[in-house]
Amino acid sequence: MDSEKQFFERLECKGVSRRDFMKYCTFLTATLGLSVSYVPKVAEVLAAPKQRPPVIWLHFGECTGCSEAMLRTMYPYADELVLEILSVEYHETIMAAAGHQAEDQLHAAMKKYKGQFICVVEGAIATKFNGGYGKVAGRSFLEIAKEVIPQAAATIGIGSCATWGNIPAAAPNPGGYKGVGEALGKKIINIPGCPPNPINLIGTIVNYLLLGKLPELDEMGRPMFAYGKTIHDQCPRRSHFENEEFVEEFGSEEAALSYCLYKVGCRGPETYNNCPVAKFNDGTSWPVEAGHPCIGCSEPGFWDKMTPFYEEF
Ligand code: FSX
Ligand code: SF4
Ligand code: F3S
Repeated sequence: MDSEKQFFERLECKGVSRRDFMKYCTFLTATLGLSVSYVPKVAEVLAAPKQRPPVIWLHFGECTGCSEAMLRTMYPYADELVLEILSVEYHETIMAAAGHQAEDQLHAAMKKYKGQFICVVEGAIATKFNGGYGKVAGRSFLEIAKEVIPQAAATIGIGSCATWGNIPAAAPNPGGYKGVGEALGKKIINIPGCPPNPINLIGTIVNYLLLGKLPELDEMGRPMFAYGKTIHDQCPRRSHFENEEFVEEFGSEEAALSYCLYKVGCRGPETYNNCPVAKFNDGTSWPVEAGHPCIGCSEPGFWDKMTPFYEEF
């Protein structure tokens, strides 16, 4: 109870009311596909978690946009998420330690939480030339992944690079970059998107804390609550698609009327993600709402398959 009280006091210091927080919990509960009766339980998981799962967060071949998106999530504030809901033991972007000290921290955490930690992986893994195209601290991504991942209770690949290889794996891919699951020949939980929506990682973790299990996954390892439908099937411009009302040029009258973006390259019909409902930056907007076609950033082979952008498929 005390920790819950302190949690709300800290939120209030940041200008977030209890009402705003409950609104977020309601949204998160709906995103997870749970009934409203779960809202108080979701609030409890965030405000006063009973257990804090240890997390080792690895960075491989990527741009760190996934961590950036995560750090810009409004609720729970990044520091709340990182320090209170999860026990983040290793994360190169946000940890204070560097060099040997950081390496020691990784190994100490692996030893202490063997078989219990969640491994979150951001970025793809170079597989050719003994993994020579990508290294941290003199060791290849492949070597690090082979050491850490088998010791984790569960592995979550965050972002299209970790899930499918994405930009690091784009043709001609001289380093033989692959997604984490493919590089290791292992099934992992995949949260794709370039970057992915932080709510989909938070939802996966809340599901785990709340129900004691990971959410239902599709055959590609993606949580169904987030990747069960196409962008096109949830798009507010869909009626314009059906009525054949298309934007043919950016800046046109049709664009101002929010017509369908299919003819300027929208890949919404081929892309599975929940952007139209989850939105980004604290629910402010998402690509199509901002007048930009979906470029299919969460689909396997996105960079090679979805280009050239801005052209009808
Ligand atoms: Fe990849 Fe994440 Fe795209 Fe970037 O780290 S999914 S390039 S947004 O940041 O991995
Ligand atoms: Fe489908 Fe894209 Fe048109 Fe929306 S804008 S209806 S996702 S093609
Ligand atoms: Fe990516 Fe399309 Fe969503 S480009 S962010 S999946 S709208």
